[in-house]
Amino acid sequence: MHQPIDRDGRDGDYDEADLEIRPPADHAVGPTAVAVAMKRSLEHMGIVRTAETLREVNQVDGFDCMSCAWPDPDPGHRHPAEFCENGAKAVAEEATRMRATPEFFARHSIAELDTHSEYWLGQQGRITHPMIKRPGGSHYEPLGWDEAYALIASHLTRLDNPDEAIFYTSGRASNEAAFAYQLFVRAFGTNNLPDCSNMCHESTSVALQESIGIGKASVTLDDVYNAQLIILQGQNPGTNHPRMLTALEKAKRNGAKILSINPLREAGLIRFKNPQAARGVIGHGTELSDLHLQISANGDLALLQAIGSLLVEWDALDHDFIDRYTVGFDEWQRHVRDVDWDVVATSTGLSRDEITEAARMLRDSDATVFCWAMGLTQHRNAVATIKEVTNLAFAQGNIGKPGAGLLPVRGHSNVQGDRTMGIWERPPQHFLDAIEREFGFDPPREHGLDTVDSIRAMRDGKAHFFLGLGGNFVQAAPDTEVTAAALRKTRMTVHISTKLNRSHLVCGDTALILPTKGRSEQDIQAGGPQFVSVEDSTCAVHASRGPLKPASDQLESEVGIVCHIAEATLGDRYGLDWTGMREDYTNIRTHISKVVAGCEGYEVNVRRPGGFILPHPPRDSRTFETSSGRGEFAVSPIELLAVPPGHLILQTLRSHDQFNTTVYGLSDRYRGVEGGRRVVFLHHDDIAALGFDDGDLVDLITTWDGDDRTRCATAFRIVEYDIPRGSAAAYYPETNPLVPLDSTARKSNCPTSKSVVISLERSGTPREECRVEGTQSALGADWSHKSEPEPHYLS
Ligand SMILES: Nc1nc2c(c(=O)[nH]1)N[C@H]1C(S)=C(S)[C@@H](COP(=O)(O)OP(=O)(O)OC[C@H]3O[C@@H](n4cnc5c(=O)[nH]c(N)nc54)[C@H](O)[C@@H]3O)O[C@H]1N2
Ligand SMILES: Nc1nc2c(c(=O)[nH]1)N[C@H]1C(S)=C(S)[C@@H](COP(=O)(O)OP(=O)(O)OC[C@H]3O[C@@H](n4cnc5c(=O)[nH]c(N)nc54)[C@H](O)[C@@H]3O)O[C@H]1N2
Ligand SMILES: [Mo]
Repeated sequence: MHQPIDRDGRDGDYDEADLEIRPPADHAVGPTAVAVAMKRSLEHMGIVRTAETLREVNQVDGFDCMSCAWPDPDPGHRHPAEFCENGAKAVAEEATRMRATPEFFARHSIAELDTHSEYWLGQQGRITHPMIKRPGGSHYEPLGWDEAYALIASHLTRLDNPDEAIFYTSGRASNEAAFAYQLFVRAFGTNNLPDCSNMCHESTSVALQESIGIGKASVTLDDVYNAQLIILQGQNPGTNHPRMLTALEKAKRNGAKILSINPLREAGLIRFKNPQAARGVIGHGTELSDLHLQISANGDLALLQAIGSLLVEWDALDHDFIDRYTVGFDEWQRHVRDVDWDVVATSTGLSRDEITEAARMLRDSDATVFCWAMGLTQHRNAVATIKEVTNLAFAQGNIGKPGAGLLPVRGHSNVQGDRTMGIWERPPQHFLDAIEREFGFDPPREHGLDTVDSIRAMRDGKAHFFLGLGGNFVQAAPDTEVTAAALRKTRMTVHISTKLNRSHLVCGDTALILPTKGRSEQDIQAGGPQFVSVEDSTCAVHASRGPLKPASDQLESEVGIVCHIAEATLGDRYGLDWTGMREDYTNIRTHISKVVAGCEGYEVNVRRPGGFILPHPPRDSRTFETSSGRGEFAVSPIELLAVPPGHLILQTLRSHDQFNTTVYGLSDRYRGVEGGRRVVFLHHDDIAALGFDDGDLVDLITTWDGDDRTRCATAFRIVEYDIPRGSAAAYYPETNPLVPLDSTARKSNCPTSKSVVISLERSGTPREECRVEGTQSALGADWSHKSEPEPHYLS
């Protein structure tokens, strides 16, 4: 067994043959997490930068960690090290000393770059100069900023219609950048503002908007600390929100119980060893889940209805809340009373006893917090499932009281803020009215394209221009092959990015990379040093100031780039003062305070230590701005996913060593996978029933009756795992070629990344479909080659 050759941080191609499988961990964090955090930090940043950056993460005068949207404790209650292992990795990736310079791009053609793994691409470091691939060109070459802005403007103004342009956002953009961006896009004349949320918590936004009148969490961090019961459903906090474990530990020490619902026994659901407490370093740590329900994929709607039926049967209901604040209870009660326990058993794979035990936990709690993430949102019936979570909260009056509420745990660190600032293809009319009042122009009123519809528009030749404010569209989006072909058809692709990724290699005729400052970096404009603001999962908005010198003196801030593009494209249309906005972000915040509901006094409020909390009517006053003016119970039929014999439901999930499409390393420590990523987790009996052995190499084939295409991803190693029968799991983004573009959640159009029906074939089986054409890489092919490490430090 030889080590993957990336360990010096300079390379990232690897050999899947080096994969090693160990037993999964029985706890999360502990001293290993600290050791890994320090090792990665030192590799990328060296000692001085490590010290300079990590002490500023999530501090009142520091910068907001870019790893997730988990809230910070109140000022005065923060730890000097207010970050987690994966936060440290995120910071190290951005603050790395590695550089992808114009010389680097001159040495590697785009075609050659495309033969490398996503991991290798990310390890090449920060992009230092604006780069262009001209029509017919084979390489990226440097160009000046002014030329870049002029080119973008000339492409945009030549379109027949503003709706032929797509303006994507990844959830890392600051509130200031997001506000300026949506203003530009609407002044340009379209609502085509797809974002990563369309693939993430969109099902939550839709469900909560309809049920409670606002698509956001109804809790504060204090509510988590004071809950009597916390339900963790479809979420892996040990990896994706590790600082949440500290909050869960605190809640447990206050007497809370935890119910976790997940096909996998994720380490972070079992036990937490807090490295900042003696019990976590030398002791046993804190047991987290009191009950774990190992549910079958997509069984949640049935489970929640079964729990609902028991609460009704036991009259464990808050009738006062139901009568005063909700509508639709009687219909819901009738519906869940009739729940078919055989269907529940088939759908959930759980026994009636297990479900009864879970229901008792709800019955015995006067304050329940319901948490969820991608395990609920990325299914065909996701909106119905999240409404069912809300039904249970209504039934027991768990909204708008201390220690209780709904907590969709957001992903990207400012994905929620971006929505608040108007990054939304379906903006509410009152927001557009406020834009009109403030800026004196009538923004487009018809809905724009979301992520899936944007891909369709590019595929069908209806959109010719793609701009990404952050993100890695081709790898994050479903149906990689279709998405790659769609992007390639465009006349221009523009990426505002910190680091190289696959989307830069899947080019329109002309392709631009505009390198930007990250959140860890100082931002000095003509008006002096700037800060930005962000919003976390609990509606808390606060300032963020980067401490580091930018990675290159050529970098522009996201706000700067957006305002320059706007200026070049729109000139002085509508008298919008782009220069004023980019020179002093206070000018943007002044607009925000007048346009965005709840942001009055924004400048003063975000500058307060710890910032401020946005209003949330259900949380604050049990007021529901729904069509009925009350919380709305929903009745949803249970539909069983059609899984033909010999097939499995695949969920595509994150390893412990990645941030979405950015691969930090090859160690999914908690699940015991080291040195590789092409694995598929299966139940022992399914492996045998399908005629395979643990360790066999298989191709994953999608079976979907929505179209006649066969989709496959090749060469995955079978790993026997503690997972329910009929369910399978493998990492994203390697499995994205398997997610059909048209397979989306009802109402939210979120790709069904957690329920892809697949079959397995032995690798090497000759197959007419799924020939690997063009971009090997974009198709998620395996990386069997290695290349020589190539040092390119700047300093
Ligand atoms: N370090 C790190 N942090 C991150 C990210 C990252 O990639 N790396 N990504 C960020 C982003 S954008 C997001 S959205 C979040 C994602 O955070 P998570 O939602 O925790 O991420 P996933 O890895 O998609 O994990 C989904 C979990 O749901 C479970 N699950 C899958 N299907 C089902 C189901 O049908 N029912 C139930 N009950 N459970 C199911 C899986 O077993 C898994 O534990 O994390 C954010 N934070
Ligand atoms: N199969 C499958 N697909 C999924 C998911 C899944 O669970 N399964 N999850 C979905 C989810 S929840 C999400 S949120 C999306 C994520 O989709 P995206 O947000 O599009 O993807 P990321 O991987 O987060 O984007 C990483 C890139 O952002 C750029 N970047 C990093 N920091 C900055 C910055 O500060 N500024 C700028 N401008 N750029 C920066 C870097 O170039 C980096 O390569 O993927 C979705 N896709
Ligand atoms: Mo996400």
